[in-house]
Amino acid sequence: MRLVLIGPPGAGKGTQATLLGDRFGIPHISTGDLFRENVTRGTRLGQEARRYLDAGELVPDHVTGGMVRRRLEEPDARPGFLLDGFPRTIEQARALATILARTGADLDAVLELDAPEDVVVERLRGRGRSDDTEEIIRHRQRVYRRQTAALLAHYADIVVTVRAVGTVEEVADRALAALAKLSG
Ligand code: B4P
Repeated sequence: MRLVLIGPPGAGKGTQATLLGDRFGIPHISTGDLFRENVTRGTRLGQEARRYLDAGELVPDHVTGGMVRRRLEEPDARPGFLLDGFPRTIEQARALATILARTGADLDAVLELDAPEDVVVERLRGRGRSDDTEEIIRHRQRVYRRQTAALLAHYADIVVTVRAVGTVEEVADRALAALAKLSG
């Protein structure tokens, strides 16, 4: 199973990816988490990523693409993976296609978590990460609409949309049902 999770900040990508990764026995690869780990460890990549995270901007594609390629080359990702927060631009989608082409693998599905802005803003306000201030949250929503939403058309043939409103369990049930339908 090779899955990509797309949705606005706060739609619950990280939350659902953890559950789905466990369920399918595939690694959950979150670019947001990888950046934050690098920031905490003070690596060069972390130092470069930090100012983008703090501003709610996307980290440049060349930084992000290399990091994901290295992670996908690790042995645990060969049989399958769940990508959370990548790709976020058409350029990143092309980079992912190139990485997958090398192994002859294809994406099985792109799972879109769909939630209205007022719901996601409220969730993120309650979380309290350093990029969860009202101003940066609103900016991240704009960045999503401007740069990431276009991916839904790019992946139109394999997008499965799930309503991400309700409890974590309700959303997970919807996601599992949608993926089960897909695999027939
Ligand atoms: P991410 O780490 O991907 O964070 P996110 O989109 O804000 O959150 P997510 O949708 O995963 O929500 P979560 O499950 O945590 O990105 C952060 C930053 O990293 C970006 O702004 C960018 O700078 C950078 N970045 C990441 N990927 C990049 C890329 N590919 N290219 C360039 N830059 C990149 O849930 C949010 C909250 O809601 C949590 O508190 C959770 O407990 C709660 N919640 C979840 N589901 C809920 C539910 N059903 N009901 C109630 N609360 C719920």
